Amino acid sequence: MWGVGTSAYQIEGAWNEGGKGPSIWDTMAHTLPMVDTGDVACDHYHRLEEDLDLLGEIGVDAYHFSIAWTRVLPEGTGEVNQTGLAFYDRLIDGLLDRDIEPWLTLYHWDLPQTLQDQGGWANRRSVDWFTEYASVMRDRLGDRVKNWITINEPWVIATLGHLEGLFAPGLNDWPTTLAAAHHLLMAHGSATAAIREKVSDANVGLSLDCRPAEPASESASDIAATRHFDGFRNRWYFDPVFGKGYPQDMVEAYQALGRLDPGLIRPGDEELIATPIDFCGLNYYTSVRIAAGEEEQDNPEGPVGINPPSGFTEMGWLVDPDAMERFLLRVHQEWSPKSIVVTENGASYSDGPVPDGGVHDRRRIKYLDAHIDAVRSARDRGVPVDGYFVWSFLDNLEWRAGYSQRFGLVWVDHPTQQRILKDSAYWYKDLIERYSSG
Ligand code: IFM
Repeated sequence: MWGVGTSAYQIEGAWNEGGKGPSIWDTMAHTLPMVDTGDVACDHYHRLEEDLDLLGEIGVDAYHFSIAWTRVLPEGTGEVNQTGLAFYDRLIDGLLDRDIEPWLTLYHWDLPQTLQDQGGWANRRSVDWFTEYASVMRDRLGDRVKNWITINEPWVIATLGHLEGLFAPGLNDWPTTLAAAHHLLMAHGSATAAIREKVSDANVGLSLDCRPAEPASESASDIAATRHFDGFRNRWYFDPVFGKGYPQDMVEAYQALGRLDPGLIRPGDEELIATPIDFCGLNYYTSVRIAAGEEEQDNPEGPVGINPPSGFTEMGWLVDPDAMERFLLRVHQEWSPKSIVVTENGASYSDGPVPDGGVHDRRRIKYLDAHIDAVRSARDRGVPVDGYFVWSFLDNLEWRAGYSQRFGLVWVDHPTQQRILKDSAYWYKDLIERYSSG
């Protein structure tokens, strides 16, 4: 199954139209000097038909998108906004008309501001808020949507939003970060059960981001730092979701540093988090080399002691398809999900239109080709990878980095909103056609 993905805040725009309430990203965009805001984004809300036609032209089997929670529940809970729901009805019907399978993500980072005002994900009640929202979506769309992703990238939400202050809600506190992470995972488990309850043939999972890490040297301190980084970045999420509970070494480390509120993890919580899922969504972009002192950094200074032949994307991320293959094998061996779907993989390169009218993004094609090869090779080694989504369909708002970081298969000229299929879109179309013709 070949697809492309987007998320609501990154493409929809229309931030205050059709009865939509404000989200934490609207607040951040309007209170901080952000490079760009999502107020208009790709204006997808007003250009739905055009974008559906482009998806049809690329020929994808599946499209994953997220729902803007506050379009549907402007206050986060309570009254449902029918205009907002109608937009997603049209999107889903338009996909089905074109034989494109909808993959719906419930949460891609845009928490209702009203819920943030009550503590957001750090408040245990967020589990109930999210379950209510998931149930509204299930009841309205479950007849047509079978593929559900509860939460996208819980590490990013918890850490960049609550520890590094870079993403909404812009906080800087360890206990809040671990509380948010815990409630996000519980919310995932609870929503999974709620969807299953009423959508009998539902395919439910979550999208976990990962950062494979290697020690920068063979020194004991670099090896220990890498183990800690892996606990902080990967195991803290994969272990509980797949029934292993939180990793003991990290629980002890966080407790010793006074970061883990002793009352946070209560009896039954880990069982809820481990509610069985149908697939593990995996988001992979890059790998890192960790030296002592870098065990809790998002983007360590850079690959120490190696000279990567494949270079970096414009996000400054190392291109490392081999690490993707190794991580797929690891997911299969260590956590054994029934099925794995690569829910995000892609690269930021800024190649734009040239006088012949095309966008010749050769570096993106090379990146995608190498990573799809890695997936193929993992499958040949027995890893059950059942789908692959390119991030992203359109050049969109790359959060705090704004519109200059372009991940799309489709070029978007933001001032005019003109769309142009890049060479990578035609390349992907060919690849899909070759696969579907056997
Ligand atoms: O654009 C983001 C997306 O929203 C979440 N995963 C990573 C992408 C690239 O940074």
